[in-house]
Amino acid sequence: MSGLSNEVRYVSITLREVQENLGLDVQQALTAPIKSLPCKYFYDQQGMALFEQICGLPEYYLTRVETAILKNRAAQIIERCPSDLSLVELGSGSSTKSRFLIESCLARQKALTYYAIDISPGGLDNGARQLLQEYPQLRAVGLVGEFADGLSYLSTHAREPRLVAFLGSTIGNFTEEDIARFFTVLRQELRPEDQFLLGVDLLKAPAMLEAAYDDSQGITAQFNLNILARLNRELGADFDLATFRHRAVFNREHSRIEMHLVSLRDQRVRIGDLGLDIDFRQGETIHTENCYKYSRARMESLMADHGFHVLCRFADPHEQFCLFLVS
Ligand code: AVI
Repeated sequence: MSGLSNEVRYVSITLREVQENLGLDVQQALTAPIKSLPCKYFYDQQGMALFEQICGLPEYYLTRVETAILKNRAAQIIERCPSDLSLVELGSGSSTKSRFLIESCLARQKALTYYAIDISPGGLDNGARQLLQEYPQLRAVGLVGEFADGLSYLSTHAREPRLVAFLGSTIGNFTEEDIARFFTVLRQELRPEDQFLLGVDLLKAPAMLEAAYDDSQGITAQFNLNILARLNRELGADFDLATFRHRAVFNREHSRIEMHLVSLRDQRVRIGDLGLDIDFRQGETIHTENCYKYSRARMESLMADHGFHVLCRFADPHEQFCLFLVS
């Protein structure tokens, strides 16, 4: 990869077959005693568009607050990283947020490679192309595959120190086991000079959390219901969306927002492609997502359990959201 280019380059680095099996996952999740659906299936084309809308909602403070922290503190974050850095973003590169890190790097070094590791191609959006036009010193590489494979690819292909960013509170959708697996991979693949930047939504008043996940325009409701529409589209199901209602509730015991779809009546739903009938009682729910909220201390202790040391915290003045810079 030599020379500068103002096009996004995509490299497929999937080492093992990552086959998402919608049918099997849905069958298992909807026939269990407590019905659920894996939240990763929110993100088909419609789901991604709805999530974009969520990020701009007045109640969904997460994106706004994290972006403001990055805007104000990116230079300080980069100052704490080694020079001649490359930037790695886990998940779809949201160029609005990465822009601030990129700008701060380029204020300090002549050129920068920005890697976005994402399971689906095209993670680097049009915004990245815009950045490439603005900054000829920038090179953008989309690594298509799982995080672990992407990080391991970079260990052998990129010799410069890296700042690995995992933004947007995506870690909030991980179970504790997911976090343990994720931190273990990170520890294996990061070198001592690398740093990790983690965006975490902090624990706060339940009313504010519930509003963020049940907005007044009903966009989050549409996002949640879209998972049923997806099963209608892709698995020949006959969910009547008007007979399910979105519910977002804060579960104090588990410190998480839970999203559910509540059946408004007794009903039977056919999932044609699976040859399956699912019965719902009135009031029964499908649990579709958990969004864990952490105190600073809890997240730091989880990181310490996995051998990570927090170098610096960057929070907004109201302590709604925190970026942890970790080594
Ligand atoms: C992607 N993830 C961090 C979002 C969240 O806040 O947990 C997903 C989301 N679900 C409903 N609104 C947003």
